[in-house]
Amino acid sequence: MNIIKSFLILGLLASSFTAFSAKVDPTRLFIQTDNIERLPKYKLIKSVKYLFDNHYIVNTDNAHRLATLLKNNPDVIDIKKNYHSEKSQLPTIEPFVVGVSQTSFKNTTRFFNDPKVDRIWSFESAALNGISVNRSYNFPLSRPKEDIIVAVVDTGVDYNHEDLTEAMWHNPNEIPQNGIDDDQNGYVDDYYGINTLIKDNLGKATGDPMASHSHGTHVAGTIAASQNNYTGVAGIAQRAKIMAIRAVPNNSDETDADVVESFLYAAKHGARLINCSFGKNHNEGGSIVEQTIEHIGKKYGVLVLAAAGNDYGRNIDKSKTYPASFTTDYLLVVASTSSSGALSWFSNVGKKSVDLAAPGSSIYSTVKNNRYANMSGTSMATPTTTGVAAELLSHYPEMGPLELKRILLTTVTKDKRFQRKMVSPGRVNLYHALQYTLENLHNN
Ligand SMILES: [Ca+2]
Ligand SMILES: [Ca+2]
Ligand SMILES: [Ca+2]
Repeated sequence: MNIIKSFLILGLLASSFTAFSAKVDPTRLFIQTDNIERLPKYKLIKSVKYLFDNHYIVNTDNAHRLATLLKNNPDVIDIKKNYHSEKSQLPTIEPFVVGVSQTSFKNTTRFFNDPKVDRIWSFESAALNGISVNRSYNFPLSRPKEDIIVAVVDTGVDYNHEDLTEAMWHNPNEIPQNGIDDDQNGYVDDYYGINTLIKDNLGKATGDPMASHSHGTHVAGTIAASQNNYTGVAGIAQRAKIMAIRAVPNNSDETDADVVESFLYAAKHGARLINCSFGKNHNEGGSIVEQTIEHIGKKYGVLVLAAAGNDYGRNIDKSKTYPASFTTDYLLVVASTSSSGALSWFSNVGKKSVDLAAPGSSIYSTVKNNRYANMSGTSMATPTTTGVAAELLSHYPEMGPLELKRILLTTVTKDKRFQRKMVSPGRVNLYHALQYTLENLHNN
């Protein structure tokens, strides 16, 4: 799968069955050592960046040769090459088709004044196969208290989009576009986030995550497009702030090193949730991405939400995909449902690996250049769940990632058809999650 593979419906069939050979990044190596200072000064090592625990990433001109040199060094515990994901074709935007939900929606009390919000069928009640966004806001359970930073690690975000500008996170200590790393965090002009795909001459990510493709912009809008601004659509969460991180190229062959750097940046700059609408079927890079998820979950209280993938109902307990098949508790994996209430025909499943389901077929949201469109996939189901998680967290900001995950799983709208296909067989529900937390866990 792949970000993009994950929500690409047609055009993918051909590439799915071709032979795969992962491309190795010749410029970076992961190294695990307890004695980085004792490593000899190899000319091949251009720079070393500390990741976490005893993990480092080394920039080099020849990763293969350096790996050979380091292999017998007693101070080096482990060496891993940095692999690209497989390439796949980009998705196409689907035409919007008026569906059943548009007629039913008109019967409910309007909360949103956004002119295109009626096109988002998932805002409907559980009885209409949605996640009860309308119900939550027509009968507010309490006012959200805090902004919640949500990192969208994806193809970048069009931060100038008319319905997203107000929803963007800004690095408070960075002045944009002055060519200076004002907050000295290692990234120049990282005002909206970072772009790990465009490096400076020291091999560091640059600071402009402008969208290269509409995928990340679509994900961002589902979570956080401005509500009640008489413009466009509405995101699920009222007070989510989108940190944009571009780490997925348009051909979707993201590398583990870029994913790790993105996750660490997000956690260190206050993200509580990371939306991860991408993945790959091969995992030559070992467990560094999983270890990073575990690390930021424990140290920074981050929950990572990942797409189950769209390999036509594949069981990812057996036929794995990454990061969705990782077993860390700090990962919540999402399958996709359609407006009929059933699982989307493309959605992967897995009794152990997939946690719950959420609307992902024909989801209407923001795309580049002030436009709006439908897209389909577990890539869309994931931000639907991330939006619910962000709204819940903004009411209960003290909630930890494991408690948050448990509540989302507990409060799904159960569906017998999903049994044995996921941990909590049902569809995420915002109203139930808010109500359950109010009644059971927290004084408001
Ligand atoms: Ca900076
Ligand atoms: Ca600056
Ligand atoms: Ca709006």
